[in-house]
Amino acid sequence: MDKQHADISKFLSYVLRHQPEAIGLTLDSEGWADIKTLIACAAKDGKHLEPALIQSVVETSDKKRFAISQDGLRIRAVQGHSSAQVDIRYEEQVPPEFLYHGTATRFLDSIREQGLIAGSRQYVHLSADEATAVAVGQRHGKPVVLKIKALEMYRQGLVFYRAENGVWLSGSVPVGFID
Ligand code: HQG
Repeated sequence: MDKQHADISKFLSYVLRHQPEAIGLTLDSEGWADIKTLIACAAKDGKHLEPALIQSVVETSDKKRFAISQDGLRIRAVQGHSSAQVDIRYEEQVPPEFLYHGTATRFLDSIREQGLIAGSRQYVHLSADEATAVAVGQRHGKPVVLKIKALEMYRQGLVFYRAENGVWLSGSVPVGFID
């Protein structure tokens, strides 16, 4: 991804996950924004976007962060939201036996006490494989990967979802399920 694409991807993450109101944008409860409206709101904010550029950012996103609706008119972030405007009705999924959470060593004491909490996001994010979890943890410092007894959690009644891009979501992970 070149710098222009990376900048737009960051901007889209900001307005489609966290602060749509910062540019006067409204998202529906499934997280969708009208692309023309998004372009107009961004323009007022001094950010030049074009449909083809947005399309290309969506297609080249390493983590497949965004989706465009079938009719091509709307865009949303597929996970990672903190905005209260959004409450995506993900379908419940049976998780594999283990999922992984990448974090930084400096958070471990707190995690051992409280379990994993969603913090400012709506869900705790879990990865299907350890390599992805390392990359997620690296964003915060010296990475460490926690192995989560996901199927056991599920059997005890905790709910799992999987976003379109393969990221697993759970409301929290109590300490007892961290291997
Ligand atoms: C930590 C990226 C202290 C948690 C990635 C994490 C992911 C605790 C941090 C997505 C804690 C939150 C999400 C506790 C959890 N005490 N720290 N009890 N419980 N934490 O960024 O999972 O590039 O909100 O371990 O690929 O790092 O944005 O979550 O370190 O999928 O598309 O609190 O973001 O995707 O940090 O990453 P974040 P995350 P994008």
